[in-house]
Amino acid sequence: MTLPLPHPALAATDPELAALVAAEEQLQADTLRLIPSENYVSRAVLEASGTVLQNKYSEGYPGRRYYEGQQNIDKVERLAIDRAKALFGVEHANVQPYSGSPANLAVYLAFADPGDTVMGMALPMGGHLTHGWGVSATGRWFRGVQYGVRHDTGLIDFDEVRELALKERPKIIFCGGTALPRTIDFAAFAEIARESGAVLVADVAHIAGLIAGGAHPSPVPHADVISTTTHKTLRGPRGAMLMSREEHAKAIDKAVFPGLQGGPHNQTTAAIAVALHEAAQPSFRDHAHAVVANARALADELLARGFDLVSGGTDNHLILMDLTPKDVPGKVAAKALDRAGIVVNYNTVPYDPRKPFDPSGVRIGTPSLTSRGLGTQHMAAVAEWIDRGVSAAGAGDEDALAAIRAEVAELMAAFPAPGLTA
Ligand code: DSN
Repeated sequence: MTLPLPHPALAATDPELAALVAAEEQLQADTLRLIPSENYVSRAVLEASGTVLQNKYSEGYPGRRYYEGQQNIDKVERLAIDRAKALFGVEHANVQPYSGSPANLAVYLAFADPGDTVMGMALPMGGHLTHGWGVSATGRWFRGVQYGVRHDTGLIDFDEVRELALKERPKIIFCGGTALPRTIDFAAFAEIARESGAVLVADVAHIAGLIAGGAHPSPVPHADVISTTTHKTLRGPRGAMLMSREEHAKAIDKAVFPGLQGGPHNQTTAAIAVALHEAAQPSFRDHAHAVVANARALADELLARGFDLVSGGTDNHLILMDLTPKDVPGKVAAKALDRAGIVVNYNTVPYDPRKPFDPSGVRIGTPSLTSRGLGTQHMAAVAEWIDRGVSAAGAGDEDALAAIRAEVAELMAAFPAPGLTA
């Protein structure tokens, strides 16, 4: 199968929308996608996402629904649950959260009351909005206290986290985030949570695929609850899961439904089941390790070109670059790289003197390029393009950006993307 992919019914009914889908398929095929929270899902995951399962209402849980006609849906959801339990080695899995933010909100509903103190990593330090950050409902309805990373190392200071937790006595402590290039020490967080009487939630959205593939330590048995999206390194559909020991199963299930959500999106549940099946294959272990090897190689190549990387490098799939020494703002660089066919996102860096909408950093990662089959031998070229792109951004050199775009497209053409091929 080659592009454009056939969507005959869509093309006949709504050619305008079909053309937009085709354009997006082409864009994803031609560009070097470095946003660390994105990926390419398989054709099988895409097909499961587009099934008649979406026609069905299924409020409740398998065997305990508020609607009839669940003969197949119950089996689909049980399959997803069983596969999640087996893959991550957990006693309980809820596969219904619509996405990561609703999943985390369900955790609040299960373990805290409005006004309670909760603790998480500050958003500009690499945390997530839903870990109690002020502009989020979680920071407005709960009292969020926030930890960060050390200015000198870019690493979490566990003495600071412990001190804060013992002083503030949060109901919930979140670990994990969206811009963390280093291994998360779940055991250290668990010890602090135990000492301070908090529920520890490991938000592993970014690294779930690495954990499944054995390329990052598992939060089991340290975390009380594991929250994850399913569409990042795990290479599933846009969705989420909450996992825990059996003792928390009831509280989590009640919080997701009826506490927060209505009917589960059954087509997504099916696609999650497929992704979990794929992630259980031996080849996924190789893939997860390749993601990390590529990120490490790319970090080394960037360091060799004078880039300043937060924490000095990476242990996982993600690299956070502080472009201050390059004298190019993150947003200017990100937009220029986009014109060069390299898709990244601008991002705050810890202690950023600039504003979040115009920060100093750019966040990149290797999940998508690894899914296309690029290896460590390609990372010098990727770093070189980034280097040339950032320089061209500073100089306003559109010809240089166009030249990079052509080179990127040529390499990408040799590595067909999953989901965009047969
Ligand atoms: N938006 C996600 C990310 O890009 O990391 C986090 O929610």
